[in-house]
Parts: sequence; C-alpha cells; structure tokens
Amino acid sequence: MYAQLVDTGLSRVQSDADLSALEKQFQERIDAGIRMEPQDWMPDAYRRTLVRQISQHAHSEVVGMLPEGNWVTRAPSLKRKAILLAKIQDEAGHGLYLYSAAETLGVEREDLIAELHAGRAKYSSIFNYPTLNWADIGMIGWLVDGSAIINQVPLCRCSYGPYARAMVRVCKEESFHQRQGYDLLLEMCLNGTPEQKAMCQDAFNRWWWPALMMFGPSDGESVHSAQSMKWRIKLFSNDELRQKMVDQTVPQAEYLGLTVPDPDLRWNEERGHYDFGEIDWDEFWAVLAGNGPCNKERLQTRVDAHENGAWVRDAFMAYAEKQEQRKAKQVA
Ligand code: BYC
Repeated sequence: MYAQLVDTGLSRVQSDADLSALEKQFQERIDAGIRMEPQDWMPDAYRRTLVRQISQHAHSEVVGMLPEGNWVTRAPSLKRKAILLAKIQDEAGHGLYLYSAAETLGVEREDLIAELHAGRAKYSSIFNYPTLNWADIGMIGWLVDGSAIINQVPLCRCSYGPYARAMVRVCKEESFHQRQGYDLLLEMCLNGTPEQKAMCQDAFNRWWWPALMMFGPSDGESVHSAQSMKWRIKLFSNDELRQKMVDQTVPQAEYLGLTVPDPDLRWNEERGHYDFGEIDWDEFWAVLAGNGPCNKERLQTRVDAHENGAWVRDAFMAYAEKQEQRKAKQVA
C-alpha cells in the first residue's frame, strides 16, 4: 500500500491536454481555492505527493526531538529544563497530528514508520547535525523553528484540508518554540559572559547554512515544486521562502550582536532583499543520501526507541481487547 501511495519518482507538471475530465474539474476546484477533503475525488499523483510530503514532515517532527532531547538532562536551570521538555513534547504532538493527516489519505501509520526505520523515507536534513553546546538549543529554536514557521504558515492555506488544519496548531506552537530559542540567546548574548557570547557565535556558524538548506534545493533543482504549486500543496517556491528567512533573520542576528557567517551577505537596495552566498549543495545532497554527521545515529535511536517501546504498545492492545471483551459480555 505504502509503495503505491508514495511518489518517489520525478514529478512533471501536467499540461491541460494531459488531464481527464475529472482531473480538469479537480484542477478548477483547486484554482478556485476550494479545499480537498479525504472523501473528495483526487488524482492519484496528488494523493501520492501529499502522502510523501506529510509523512516526511511527520518523520521530521519525531526525529527532530532527538538533537534537543540530548540536552534535557544538561539544561542549565530547572526553568530551562521545563521549557525544553515542553517544546520537545510539542514536537511529538506535531508528529501525531501529521501521521493522522497522512492516514486520511489511505496509508497506515505503521507502514510509514516502517519506511522511516528501513532508511527509505526522508526527514528534514537539519536533524542530522549534532547539538554540541547549550547555545545550539537556542539556535534550533531561533533558526530551525523559525524556518519551520516560514515554511509552514503558508501550508495552513494549502489545498488539502486535514494537512492545512493540522498546520494551524503546529504553527502556533512553533511560534512559542522560536521565541524560547531567541529568549535563550538574548540571555546569553546580551547578559552573558564573553565565553557564552562566543558559544553563541560558534553555534550560529554551524547552524546558519544547514538552516537555509531546510527549504530544499534551489528552484531550478526542485523536482516537485512546479506541480505542487499548481495543486496548491506548496504556495511559495523553496527559494522564495529561503529569501524570506534570510531577510527576517539578519536583523535579529544584528540585535544579538552575532555575525552572519557569510562574507557575501549584503543588503541589495534595488531588490529590497539581502543577497547571500552560495549554499554548499554537495553537503545538502550528501546529508540526504544518509551521509550527514548524525544520520546513522538518529535512525538507530529511532529504531531502538520503537523496539524498546513494543511492550507499551502490546500492553495498550491487550487492555483494549479486554475492554472489548467486557463490553461484548455486558451486551450479551
Ligand atoms: N531535508 O522537489 P523538492 C521542523 C527532498 S520539521 C530532506 O524541492 P518538495 C521541526 C524532497 O523531499 C521540518 N529532504 O521537494 C521539527 C525531495 O525528495 P523526494 C520539516 C529534503 O517536497 C522539530 C527532494 O529533496 N518540514 O521544522 O517540493 C523541531 C527534492 O526536493 C529537504 C516539512 O517537512 C530537506 N531539507 O519540497 C523543530 C515541511 N528538502 O521526496 C523543527 C513540509 C528537500 O522526491 N515540506 N528534500 O525523495 C515541504 O515544505 C517540502 O516537502 C520541502 C521540499 C520544502 C521540504
């Protein structure tokens, strides 16, 4: 089932001549801004694209708990520990909303998770980088959740109802996540010691470029964007959103007194945007191919967690079965 429903091949934009009558009606509804619901007719390729994107997104939320999870026991105060725990729990919740949204398209959550654990499903490249010091936790909130918000706010208006609705709550929570990251960095950069400020600059140097990579390959290399934009699954291109992230984040870095690690960064008066340097796309594709600094560790940790949690799932199932038997007896 999963293999049939996940689009792994290159997509191409369908011309009007390619479309059947049903597909034409579907496209007209999309163009009119009508949202699709699970019971509505939809082209197989639209369904497959959604399953691919939503399941990758769900996996990203779940794997995304790991880099921050490393710091729960090392948070510098009870307050920071409580905040970090709450944030990580939110990410688990996001994974659950998203797996549920994917299930409305006819796939099973177990199958999606099995694909992740087999190393066949993607999740966001950003979570294959290590968290080496406490400032990294601030960077994840500020840059990673910050990028996630820029990418996900438009998804609240995407054409598939369950995905769009899940995104509304996710975005509200991501907004709190970004603020906690920035607040942590404000404390370290403006009120901290010179060593703490240096720790923030070191973390910034390591997270800036991977955060820009989160938006995906440049528009010329993005295989899915054109069709996804026609279907209003994506409302903006990868490069448009990346530019928004740079424009929004540079003044925030200046306020913290941090230097953006990009010698080519400069304000372009004519464009009304920052120009920025070339992303190391070889690094991006290497991370996607499984060769980032932490890919193997992240996947192994997820597989171990799943296997070690088998008894919890078994216990829930046994309890549910008992309840069913009890109910059946009462009815009889
Ligand atoms: N990492 O044609 P393209 C979070 C893949 S969670 C890995 O542009 P598309 C958070 C792409 O899948 C953040 N893979 O694709 C959580 C495709 O491969 P396949 C996750 C990437 O789908 C916890 C190929 O490259 N957010 O923020 O049109 C704590 C070609 O790309 C990446 C979402 O998932 C990448 N960075 O656009 C804190 C948002 N980029 O599938 C924070 C929803 C590209 O053909 N997803 N690829 O094998 C999207 O908006 C889109 O799927 C993307 C990619 C913009 C990511």
